[in-house]
Amino acid sequence: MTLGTRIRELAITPIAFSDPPLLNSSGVHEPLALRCVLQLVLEDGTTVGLGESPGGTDRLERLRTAARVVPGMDVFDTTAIAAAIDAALLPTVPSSHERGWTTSAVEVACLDAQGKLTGRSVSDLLGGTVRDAVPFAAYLFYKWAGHPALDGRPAIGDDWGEALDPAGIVEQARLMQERYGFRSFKLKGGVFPPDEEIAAIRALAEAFPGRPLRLDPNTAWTVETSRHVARELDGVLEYLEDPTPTIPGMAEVARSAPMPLATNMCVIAWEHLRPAIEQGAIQVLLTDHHYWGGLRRTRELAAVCEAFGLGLSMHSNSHLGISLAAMTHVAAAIPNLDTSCDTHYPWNSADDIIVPGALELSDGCVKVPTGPGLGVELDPEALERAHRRYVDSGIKDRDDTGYMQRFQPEYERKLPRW
Ligand code: GKR
Ligand code: MG
Repeated sequence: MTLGTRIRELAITPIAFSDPPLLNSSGVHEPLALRCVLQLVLEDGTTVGLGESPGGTDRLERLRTAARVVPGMDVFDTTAIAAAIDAALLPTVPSSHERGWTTSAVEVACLDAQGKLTGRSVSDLLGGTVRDAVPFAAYLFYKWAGHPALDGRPAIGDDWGEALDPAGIVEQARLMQERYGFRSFKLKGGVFPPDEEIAAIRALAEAFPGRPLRLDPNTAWTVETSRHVARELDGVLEYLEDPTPTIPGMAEVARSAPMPLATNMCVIAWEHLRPAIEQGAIQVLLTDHHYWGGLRRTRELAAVCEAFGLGLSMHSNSHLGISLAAMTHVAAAIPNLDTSCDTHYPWNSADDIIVPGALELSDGCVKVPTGPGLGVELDPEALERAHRRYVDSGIKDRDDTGYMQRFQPEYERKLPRW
């Protein structure tokens, strides 16, 4: 082992940051979203690799298990590191998908540290870039004007406004385009009866002629409803994302849908690929390095998609800049990335914990950072503030349904709903 490449410590910091009241098929986003920040310190005490993972009690606990396993290992030995973490989690976490969240976050931190040691960017370590800037789609959500006052907490407004009908969604898309230059749009559906969401997509098509559009109801529809929506939006959607649950369900819809079907829900682990491909359930896979085993495994997944003629796009969840940097590096290194990627970043970027400047969303793209590693630097004060918010809030897990029920007690999570 080369001197200086051994891992001394993996520090895990749970954080909370502001999130607007975005609606989805399970309820509504709470005022705070949760993530964990990883700092992988090498034995020189100064090289620190950064990672970012979704938060929540279980994920935090699993990251803490990983932190007990990795000290002493070589930061370049990412295969052995993933295997050691996987073995430590296996007795209590049977799902390979769930274990993948932990190994992925640690791999990103290792790659960042490797880049800092060698003076090369993460995309260089992945084989080099095929594009200098990565295109992202505007991620549109039905939303309330603000978080209503609750339990003595005052209402929390934002500068996006309300979007509860086609006109509101078109206005939000205009703001997204004006602020970030997005050239493609994804609407999070599964909130209103399908015909209202069809109307919103048609309104977007009229307002932004020729721009790629996608609709994702997160499995809120039956097979029959999905077929109806697919017929109605023939020629309007670039792809239809997760209209209905399960691989067989998606396969039934795919038999008659005129547009490609995409998923980040029914194919989320390696063992799902074979049945999905055999049954023709999907035409586009939305990859996500946070659960596919990290950035190198995401590149491998891209090769599988290439081999089987699947299109490739990228999923996102509420996140901050370390994740955006990782998404951008891997997307820049994948030749067969066919469409723009998803990102929640505009909804959360004001509370980022990295030093501003390295990542900018403009013309609908993020330029690939060129500094060593991920090319982003942690802002220790911002991290401390975000950690304080986590501690003070007492919130430990995301609960879109429970939060919705605070305002609409009769609300039920029901998938499919229509
Ligand atoms: O943040 O409400 C949300 C999204 O619905 C998210 O939870 C999904 O994971 O964005 C995601 C998706 O594409 O399914
Ligand atoms: Mg989705």
